[in-house]
Amino acid sequence: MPSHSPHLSSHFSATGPWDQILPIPLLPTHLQRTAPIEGSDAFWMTEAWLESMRNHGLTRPNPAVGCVLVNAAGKEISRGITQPFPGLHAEKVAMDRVIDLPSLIGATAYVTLEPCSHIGRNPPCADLLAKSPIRRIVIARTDPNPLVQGQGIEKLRASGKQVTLGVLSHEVSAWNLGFLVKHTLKRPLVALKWAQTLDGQLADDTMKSHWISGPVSRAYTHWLRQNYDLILVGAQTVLKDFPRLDVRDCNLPHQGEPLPILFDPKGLLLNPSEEIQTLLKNRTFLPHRKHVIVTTQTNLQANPNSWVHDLENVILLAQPGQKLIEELMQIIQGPEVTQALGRDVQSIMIEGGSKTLSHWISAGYGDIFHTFIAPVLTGGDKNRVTARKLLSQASRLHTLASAQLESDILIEMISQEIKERIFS
Ligand code: AOF
Ligand code: ZN
Repeated sequence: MPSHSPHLSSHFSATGPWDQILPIPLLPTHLQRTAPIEGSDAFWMTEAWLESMRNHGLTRPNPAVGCVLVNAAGKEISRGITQPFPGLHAEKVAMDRVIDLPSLIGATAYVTLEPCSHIGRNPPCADLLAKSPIRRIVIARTDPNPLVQGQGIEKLRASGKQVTLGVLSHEVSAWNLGFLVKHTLKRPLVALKWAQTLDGQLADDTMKSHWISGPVSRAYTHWLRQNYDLILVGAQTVLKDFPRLDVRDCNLPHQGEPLPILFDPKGLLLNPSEEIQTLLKNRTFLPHRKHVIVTTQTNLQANPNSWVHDLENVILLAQPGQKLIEELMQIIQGPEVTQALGRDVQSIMIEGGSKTLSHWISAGYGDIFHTFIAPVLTGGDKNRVTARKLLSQASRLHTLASAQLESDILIEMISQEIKERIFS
């Protein structure tokens, strides 16, 4: 049976519309968005979603939801977004802004997530809408939080409201993927990101990777970072690139700086030369940011005076072995990382290098892939991502979005599990 892939419309990346992500001078004309027909459900849902993007990164672990109320004549009454954590929900904000209450008679509410049905920090949004004179509720997708899970929609229907579900659902699902995966699969979302040459190398055989992909691809990489709670890089990559691991070069707002996890099973970062230390301090370990270094007890004992002890970094101990990646998954959900982040981890992006990525893939992880392919051939073979599988055993991914970014091609793919559990 042919399987239906949830491919997003062509002006969308997996993490939002291109015109919201790239600064105008970097936005290729073919990625400029054409607005949906004015007044259509898609038009208003896009408005609700664009509204929700403004508080992206401020609401976690709560998803950033958008709500637009439209009167019976098709004119906007008010709009609202989820307030910074632990703030009000979008529907409540939109309702509180209604000045002319009779304008709600026969109105439509556009909400990017199923209105909640539970009494939490907020009273149930479904009740608020149910007892209003609003006639119709249009919802992008359901809320998998076990406290809600369809009950919001049931409440609305039981109160006589007309409910339309599924407008822009794939785009909104992709946007809220961390929240959705955490509640659906009870674990954080694992994203893998890399840029490679046409012949599959992440760096040439002398380890040089500057610059495989072009400036537009790199701007998108920075945007991606703000979508994830954590970004993980291997120590070898840190010592090769001295990455800043921050969000820059893409459009504002930059409200979701990820917590960097530096994965160092060999203890390479613990005792570098003075010169390397200076580079690390000036570029990677910037004083205003926390970092988590994951290394072993043995490495720490061998370097009791390591400079990293002075950096206020959180250091966790792991015993890398065969179950290395499973152990890392436990560590990122454990108390130290939760405390350093300030909340439960819903998502992590693995940024490289090729060995680190291959470890995760071989261990069976990879919910979403952001892969850039640049038109360059190195002919090398030392820096490849590999799952070490035969074609007959290999799992097939589904392309969610693709784009040409100058001369690079970006392909964003989701696993079969994510397709079935989140996008169906
Ligand atoms: C909505 N509208 O704007 C958002 C919702 O602890 P609480 O009361 O803030 O509830 C958090 C849960 O509510 C969250 O996990 C998710 O299921 C839902 N988020 N619901 O009706 C909103 N942000
Ligand atoms: Zn709510």
